[in-house]
Amino acid sequence: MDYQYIDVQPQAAAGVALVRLNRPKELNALCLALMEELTRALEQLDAEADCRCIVLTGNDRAFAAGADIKEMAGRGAIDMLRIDQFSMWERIKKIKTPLIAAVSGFALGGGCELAMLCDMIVASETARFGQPEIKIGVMPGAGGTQRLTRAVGKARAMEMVLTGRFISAEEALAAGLINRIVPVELYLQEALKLAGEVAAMPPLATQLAKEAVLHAFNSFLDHGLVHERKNFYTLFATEDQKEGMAAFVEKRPPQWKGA
Ligand code: DAK
Repeated sequence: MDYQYIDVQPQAAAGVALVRLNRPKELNALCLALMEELTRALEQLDAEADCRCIVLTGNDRAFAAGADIKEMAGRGAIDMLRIDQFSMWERIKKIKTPLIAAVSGFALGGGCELAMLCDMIVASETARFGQPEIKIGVMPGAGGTQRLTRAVGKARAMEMVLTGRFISAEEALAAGLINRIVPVELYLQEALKLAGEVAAMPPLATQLAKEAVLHAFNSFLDHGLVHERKNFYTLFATEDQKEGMAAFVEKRPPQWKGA
């Protein structure tokens, strides 16, 4: 299968597939076409019996710097509703094969949310996690307010979501967001090693165990996600969303109106 924005190695190691986000110039910003390719690739791997674990990675500088702001900047609430990106995120949520994110550099906004949608995170010491959407006039829209809060607790999540502050790999480890930190030259190797351990386990038990762990919070999560989604869409009706995203594109500080 030919992809433009991702690379897929179905057997990077025994039972382990590797999917790499590949839009390096844009810091792997998650444009719709990339998300579409990623969703399709993950579903195909999920359907293959000899794929027991999937590692999702970016490059040393960025796992992903978020949804593509340039693509979103001109959109209004109705455009966002029509495009319905959420359906792709919902499909990724349904992948049964365990997913491990191998994160180096920026994991911001949708990039942080994508890492959190994975079941485990192996980070390089340069990894930075953040939900900076507030700085461009919106808020997290793909689970950030819900999964981050569950992972790092209310106080830290509130600070990250309300100020856009990034946290280091060490802070993320201490907070329980990630599984381990390794030097930058080893993070992918370490994620593949962990994936190999998972891939060696009985596949049905692995899938059911994953489902059961996710169940520990998913029923509350679904309510939270609906609430988050409604608020996220509403923000595309504001002038501050237009201003925040235009300011990013034009490389200038935003002027907030509160409207
Ligand atoms: N979108 C588009 N382009 C981006 C980008 C992004 N998120 N992040 C970086 N780039 C581009 C930059 O514009 C720049 O392009 P050129 O100027 O070279 O053309 C290039 O990547 C390199 O970036 P910088 O020159 O800015 O590099 P620096 O090292 O100086 O800074 C940075 C790196 C990561 C701190 C900075 O690029 C930055 O602040 N990026 C934006 C981070 C951000 O705000 N992320 C959140 C985006 S909003 C949803 C699903 C998901 C979402 C929402 C809804 N649904 C399911 C509905 C998610 C929303 C978001 O993620």
